[in-house]
Amino acid sequence: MSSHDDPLTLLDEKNGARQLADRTEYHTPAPAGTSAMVETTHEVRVTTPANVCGMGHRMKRKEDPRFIQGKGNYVDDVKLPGMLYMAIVRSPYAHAKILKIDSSAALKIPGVVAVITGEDLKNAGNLHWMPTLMSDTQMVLPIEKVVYYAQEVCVVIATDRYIAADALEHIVVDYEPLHALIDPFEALRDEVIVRDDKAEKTNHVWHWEAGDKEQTDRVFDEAAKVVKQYMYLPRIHVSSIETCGMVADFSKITGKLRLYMTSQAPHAHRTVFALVSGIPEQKIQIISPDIGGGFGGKVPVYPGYVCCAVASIVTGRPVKWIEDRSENLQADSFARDYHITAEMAADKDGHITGLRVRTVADNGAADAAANPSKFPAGLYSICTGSYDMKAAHVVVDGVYTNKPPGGVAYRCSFRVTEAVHMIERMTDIMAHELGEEPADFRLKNFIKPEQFPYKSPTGWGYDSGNYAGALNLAMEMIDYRALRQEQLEKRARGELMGIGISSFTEVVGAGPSRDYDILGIKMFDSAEIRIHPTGKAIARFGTKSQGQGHETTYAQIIAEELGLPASDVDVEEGDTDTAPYGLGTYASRSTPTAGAAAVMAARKIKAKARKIAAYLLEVGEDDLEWNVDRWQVKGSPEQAKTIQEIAFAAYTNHPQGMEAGLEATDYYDPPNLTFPFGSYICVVDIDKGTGEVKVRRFVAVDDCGNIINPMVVEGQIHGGLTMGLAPALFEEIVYDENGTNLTGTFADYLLPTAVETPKWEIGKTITPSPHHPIGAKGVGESPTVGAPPAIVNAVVDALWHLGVRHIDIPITPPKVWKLLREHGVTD
Ligand code: MCN
Ligand code: CUM
Repeated sequence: MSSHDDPLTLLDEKNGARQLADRTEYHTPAPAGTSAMVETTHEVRVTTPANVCGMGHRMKRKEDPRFIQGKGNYVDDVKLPGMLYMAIVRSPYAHAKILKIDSSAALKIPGVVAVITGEDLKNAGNLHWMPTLMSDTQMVLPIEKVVYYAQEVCVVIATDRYIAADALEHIVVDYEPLHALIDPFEALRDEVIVRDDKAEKTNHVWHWEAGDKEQTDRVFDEAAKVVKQYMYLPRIHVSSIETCGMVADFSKITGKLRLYMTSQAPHAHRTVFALVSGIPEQKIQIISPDIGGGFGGKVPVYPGYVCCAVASIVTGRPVKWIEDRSENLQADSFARDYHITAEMAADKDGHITGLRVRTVADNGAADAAANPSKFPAGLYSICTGSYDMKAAHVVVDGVYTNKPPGGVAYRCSFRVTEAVHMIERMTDIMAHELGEEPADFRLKNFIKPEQFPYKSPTGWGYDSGNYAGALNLAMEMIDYRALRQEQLEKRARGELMGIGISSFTEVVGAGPSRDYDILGIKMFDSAEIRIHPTGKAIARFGTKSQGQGHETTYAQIIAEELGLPASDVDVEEGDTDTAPYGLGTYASRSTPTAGAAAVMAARKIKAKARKIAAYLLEVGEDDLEWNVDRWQVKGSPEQAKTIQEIAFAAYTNHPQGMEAGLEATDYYDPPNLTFPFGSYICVVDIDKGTGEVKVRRFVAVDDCGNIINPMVVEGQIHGGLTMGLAPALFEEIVYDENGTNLTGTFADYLLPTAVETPKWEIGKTITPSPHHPIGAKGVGESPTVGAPPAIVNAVVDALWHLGVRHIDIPITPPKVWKLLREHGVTD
């Protein structure tokens, strides 16, 4: 076989030729002073009374009255006087030369104000290209060719949304179709080049490694057992309630550009807009109101945003752009599209010893993933998961194809979903191959509580964990051993029942400034708390809730620290003119970063409050102790000043020489990431006649350290599990051989409904993070990261005795039906 028949060999040649194989390990060592082993508990800690409602209280979400009454304020609710509307002409080809764009007929339609093309953007100062968050470049509007189906070609601005939409048909674009690259392995042959704008004529974009190759090879040479599996995680797409959109409002008088935008990261977006456009940053205001879900899809900057802002500057009037559902499904950032070949080694006693992974990442037509800069494959190198092994080596190569750019978006923690899928599948395959019981095999191979802080073979420093604790609880909740018995009996009757486990380790909270940045901006986050004279407070953050409940949970953190009732603390996010600078909400980073900043800012306030209390009580600061909501004299608790009394004094009667007011800001640079984890167990029944997989039971035990609001966490887990079920059984973006998206509507792109969603059974353990100021870890993505392999493992478990070793997601009825027939099952 010539090397060109084997894509991975071809990649080795390319990497060799380009000398790209410098191995980089991104260590995140456990910081000094956090080496104590952390105890696991089962009860949520509550220290404040119900009226204060600090951490651990099941406070109802402050944001819900407006959401459930339909009174949310979404981008599409923003209506400004004189507002124009933008619609986008999109490419019917995945790869084609543009010969001509004729907009003359459209411009004659009454109500059409302007048509903006790539040439126009070029003439306006080379705005036809923009940087991606991964420092690649992406076309805003094309001049020479289009590189993916539904790519933005030009935009129409009109006085009414319908006129703008109708005008699209009157714009005539002449194309010359080119061969479309849909398969990244074909793209690697470089016979057709996606990005001929680049100096290097190759579709191979980047190469990345983690771990120790030589050591890993040695471990494999010595292994008693090696298993190998190729798996493909297909492209999927988030489906937020609100699609992406913007209302751009440029004032010619003040020079201010106000952008109402569906943004998960308003400050970072403001900086990018300022750098690209040259508009002074203080003249740009981004307001991200209620954005109806984000799930990662509102992290990237899309061409539509840029065109909308330009349209407002050009016309001098506000311009609104709201994607329709098909545009959203066809052209926005995707997730996954990872081709993984993994090998796992074990010794003669059934201990996992090593992991070797080759991965091809299909980037689409630009590397526009939302990963930290140093991590082209995100945090994928966490892929040794919950298991203690000697060595691992992970290689990822990024490839351009004629598909929309992006990557990462889908509640994924920067590619941890892919890592967890791979390791949990491989662990199950190894257990089955060795004839070991999958739960017992995991319990034997887990990193033990006494090994924390744990240094993984790919360089991660796990902060705390108790993996056996979570799995044992899940097994107890589902009565695991009884289920295995039931399975044996069913199998004897010819029925197909499977039990699957996923014992995942997540990594969230980017991140420590030495390693984590986006376009050079360090990934700290911020909180600013101001207490007014009457003891009521406003707190502002650099993050941006999309439905996670920050208005409630941040208030509870402040209540915990200061004793101010959570109902007296209003939380604001998403306005860059008022909120302190922060990097936004994604990768479950809000609690680990901005949540910690809230604690630190509150503690600064508490320190000042102590000085004021000492002054008011005429005692020394050292004579005071804190009690829930007050500074009191040690041994004489009736002598006390509440936080409300102190707040009033801060404006009316504070010590001479002290600054008035009671407020503080904190920019928190986390010392490490947090490593939440969990164990999920899924039971499936398979219908032999139709191939349908029914999830009969699903038990999820999560551990996210100390819990701020158990009800919010449970809500996150319910939603996240449903988002894990979705790609396991239903969701997939499908292209035909020409690169046309065949799944551009909800009739073709299948989401689970309430009917397909099982009753989630939830349990928890609590293993605090030793370095987070309140011991909390993030949780928003854990269930979506952890659930899919539990479901796949259950399906394969049901079919293993027939000879089935692996099934790629989504596990659709036709796929299973065919597999059953191939393995001799007929009815
Ligand atoms: N929480 C808690 N105790 C903990 C950890 C978290 O009470 N120990 C609470 C937090 O206070 C917060 C919520 O749980 O209200 C989620 O917190 P966290 O895990 O820090 O995650 P983020 O707030 O950073 O949310 C991001 C995460 C991501 S990346 C995606 S994607 C996702 C997700 O959250 N998108 C969502 N959950 C979503 N939920 C809704 N409704 N909509 C989205 O778009
Ligand atoms: Cu990867 S989706 Mo969330 O990180 O916004």
